[in-house]
Amino acid sequence: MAHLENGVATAAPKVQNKTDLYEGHDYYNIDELLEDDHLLARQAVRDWVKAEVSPIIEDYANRAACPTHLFKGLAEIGAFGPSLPMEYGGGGMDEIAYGIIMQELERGDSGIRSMASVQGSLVMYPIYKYGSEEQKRKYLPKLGSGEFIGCFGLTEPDHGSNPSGMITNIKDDGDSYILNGAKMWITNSPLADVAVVWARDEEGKIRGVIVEKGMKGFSAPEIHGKWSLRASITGELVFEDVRVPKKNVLPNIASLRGPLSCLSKARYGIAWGAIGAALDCYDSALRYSQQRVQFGRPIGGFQLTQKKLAEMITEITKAQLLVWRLGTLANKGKATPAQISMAKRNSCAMALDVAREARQIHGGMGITNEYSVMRHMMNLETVLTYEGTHDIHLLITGMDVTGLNAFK
Ligand code: TGC
Ligand code: FAD
Repeated sequence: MAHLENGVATAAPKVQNKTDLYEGHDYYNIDELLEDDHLLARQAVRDWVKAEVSPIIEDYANRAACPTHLFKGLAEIGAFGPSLPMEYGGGGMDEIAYGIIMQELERGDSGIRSMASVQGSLVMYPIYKYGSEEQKRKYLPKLGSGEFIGCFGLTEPDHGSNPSGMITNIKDDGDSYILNGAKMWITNSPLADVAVVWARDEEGKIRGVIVEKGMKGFSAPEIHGKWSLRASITGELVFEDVRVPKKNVLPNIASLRGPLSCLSKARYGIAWGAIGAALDCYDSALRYSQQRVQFGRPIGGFQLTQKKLAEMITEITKAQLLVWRLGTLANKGKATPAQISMAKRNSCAMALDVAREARQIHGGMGITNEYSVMRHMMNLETVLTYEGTHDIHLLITGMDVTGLNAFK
């Protein structure tokens, strides 16, 4: 069967037949706080990751190729917009189910979770939240089923942490707007059928524009040379006098709050997701420490290895409790952007620390693709940076607790 890889048809993916021995870790019996639906969703996604992601992911990451054939499967397991209403292509589940699904996906690979985050939280969500009924009916079912691939364009070459400075703009021209500018570092852009693009209008307001593949003057070149998120495709969005019909502008938002509210939704998913990468690294390190013998005994018997493992599971457990509580707040509509920032920042930094310690426990084998830890570690460098950097989230917390803005 042929597959599309980076827009090019290729042979079926090479299967490594790697056995995925992952087991979840729940040191504080947090499962007792979950509902049956959450546990069922988790098991379904875990099974899917073991069957579809683990056997191929090292090969794709090695070749820096995006496993585009997984989009359909992600749609089938309900990974696109799990907490959006079913009538608009979502999963109709709660925020904890959404988080758990992201966690299981990222346990497989951060790039696979990225595919789902972008499609659900950054493309479907803004159309659902700010779009017209016509836009919702036109795009959401196709995005939810994986028939359309979407991307989200906020970051520009000169405006990353500070999107309020964006220069991409729209100018009124009768029935259309004329769009000019460029976006940078856009997940899935070279594949995307639709791009939700944020641009400044003539009054200086930030508007959301749905740009479709094939519009004259629109291109999406791929960015090459990444050592991180290698199984995810990233590109630019370039707009040269692109004529966009007015009916493609999201009618219900005209402020930076639009894209930032989408980021809140996606950052929430990352707060859960990064713990999945940490759990996979811990799981692998624990098993390796029990099997690898040096100086006549398993390395897990040495105090220094135990210190690493004990600290890993302690930090994972703290992060699990933080996101569970965040999920209960989100279910009541009470999770604040600053609370989401704290959890995103904590989970990413924790996961990166766990990945580095796990890499050490694996010794030299830890740098190979026999194990997942080095891939997770490299991926997590991006996860720490996108959707707001580690330091930007610290400043959000700082501003929230002091009431003083240290950004500008
Ligand atoms: P500021 O004046 O603070 O806010 C403007 C308006 O937005 C509201 N707001 C939020 N609303 C919802 N959620 C949030 N997280 C929000 N943050 C702010 C705010 O209340 C205000 O509303 P209104 O109605 O009063 O106008 O804006 P600022 O320009 O001072 O910016 C603050 C700052 C620095 C925190 C913000 O710009 C920021 O978060 N910067 C980081 C940029 C970022 O995260 N970029 C991510 C790009 S997308 C991406 O990385 C996708 S990767 C996907 C993947 O592959 O998984
Ligand atoms: P900069 O903003 O230039 O920051 C550089 C450094 O300066 C950082 O350490 C930062 O913390 C620090 N800094 C900046 N401002 C301050 C300050 N006020 N105080 C202290 N320190 C500061 N964007 C999208 O819109 N859509 C996507 O789909 C998307 N996908 C991505 C995929 C990948 C693989 C990557 C790497 C990025 C992606 N991004 C996407 C962009 C991402 O959100 C940005 O990289 C991120 O927001 C940081 O912007 P920047 O890279 O321009 O760094």
